Amino acid sequence: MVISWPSVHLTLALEKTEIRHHRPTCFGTYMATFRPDFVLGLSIALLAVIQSSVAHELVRRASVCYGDLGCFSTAGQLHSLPYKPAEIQTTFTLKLRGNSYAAVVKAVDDPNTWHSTLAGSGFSAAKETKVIVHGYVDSGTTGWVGTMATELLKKGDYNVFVTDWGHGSRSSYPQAAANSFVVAAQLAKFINSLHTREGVDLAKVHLIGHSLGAQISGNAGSKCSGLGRISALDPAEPIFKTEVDDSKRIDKSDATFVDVIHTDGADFNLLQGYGLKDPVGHVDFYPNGGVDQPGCTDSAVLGILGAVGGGHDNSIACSHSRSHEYFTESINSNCRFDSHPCNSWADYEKGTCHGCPTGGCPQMGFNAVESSARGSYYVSTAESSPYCGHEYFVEMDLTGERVYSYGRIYLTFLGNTRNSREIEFTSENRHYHANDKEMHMLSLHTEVGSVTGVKVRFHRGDGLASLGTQHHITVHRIVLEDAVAKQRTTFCTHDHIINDDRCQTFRSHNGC
Ligand SMILES: [Ca+2]
Repeated sequence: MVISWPSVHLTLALEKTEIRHHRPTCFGTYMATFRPDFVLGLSIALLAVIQSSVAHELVRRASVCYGDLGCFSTAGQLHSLPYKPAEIQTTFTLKLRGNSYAAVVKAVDDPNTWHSTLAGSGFSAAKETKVIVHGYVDSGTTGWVGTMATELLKKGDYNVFVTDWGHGSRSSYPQAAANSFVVAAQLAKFINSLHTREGVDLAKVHLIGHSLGAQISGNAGSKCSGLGRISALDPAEPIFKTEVDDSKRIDKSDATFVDVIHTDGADFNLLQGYGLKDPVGHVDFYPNGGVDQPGCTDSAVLGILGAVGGGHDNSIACSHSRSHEYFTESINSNCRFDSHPCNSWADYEKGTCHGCPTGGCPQMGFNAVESSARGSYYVSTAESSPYCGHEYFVEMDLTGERVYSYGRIYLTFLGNTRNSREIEFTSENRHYHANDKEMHMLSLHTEVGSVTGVKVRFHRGDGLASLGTQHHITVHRIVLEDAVAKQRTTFCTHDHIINDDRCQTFRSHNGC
């Protein structure tokens, strides 16, 4: 078998899995604290380092055929030949209401066996069928997969299948990407079998895939004529953006309805940008602009610290993971992720895109299919769960004081029913000058009622960028607009100085 990538370069993910099965040692215990999303980040980082060193190597082309799954080649998009189906060990676990382990279908078995496995399991062709497909490094037993299945079964009496290709996803990223094409062929074969042998209407089949799982869903859907829906949750970008054409990646031809949530669409740079940014579905949702998610640091240093025991929000793949968290929350939440058409996130932040198309705003997530809206839509979310909330446009105007400050700003909304928790106004440190205006759309998951005041905290940033900067900002006024009621309130601050890590509360409406 010809593999164009050095076999030594990215074995970390496998080491992690193996170490967990060994007797604990100091090294083993330490490694076992590494989280899958850390392995994702480090593994892709290592990939790129070695990619640069072998970019000019002569790559031999090879292909392999796995029976009716088809042939797979390293030519074009793939750097590696995929593992054999027997190595990937793909399974489809059926979960039903009251039975979360109703049947396990092994992809390598004969389809006649699938039929007998499903017979008597409680599977019903009359029900809608949901299929969850995990991504790189994850498996069918990864926490969010089970949580999503549970929420789906709370919502409806579905057949829910969990795809587990963990033996193929926990390898180097290029290898996992190659394996994903075999999994897509297996998933397509299974779904088509549900149609031909069990009588399932493919229009009632819905694939929900995250990251590489979204690409698997697309590539499976392209082989299942009439497939109802694919929800692509931050479809994987590396390899698929530049090296694979539409016929080999998720696009709107892969199902009757393809909805996409983009959460980490920055240009891929090892630490972020695991997701595709370009619109690829019938409707594409860009929460918080689709690049960085509030509450996520996505930074190298904090990411590594998060991976070895810190908070989830500091992990490298935090923004990438938000896509499945938003979707899972949307399944049973009473809060609507109402999303708005806009030319760009920059325009959205200016508060100019509050309207809805005829028929109403599409909702990001599970309910996206209820809208006939098509195109790209924006919504802001809270920085922690529950993410869906009440949106506000906030403009903060600094005074004409010749201040030169560096840091970030936090706000607390004071309402007539309750106060919000403190939220980020600026998601990263920036410089502030005289007469600066900063505008953002913010989402509160606390219903505060009418906003009667705003508490502002300035936190001075560290590092080289802070050299020579002052320790305060001076706010002139804060303009706040309820995105639903369209009520605009101006809080006049009388040019109060806000020192580093001090709070100032503004309630006055007069004297601006
Ligand atoms: Ca496609």
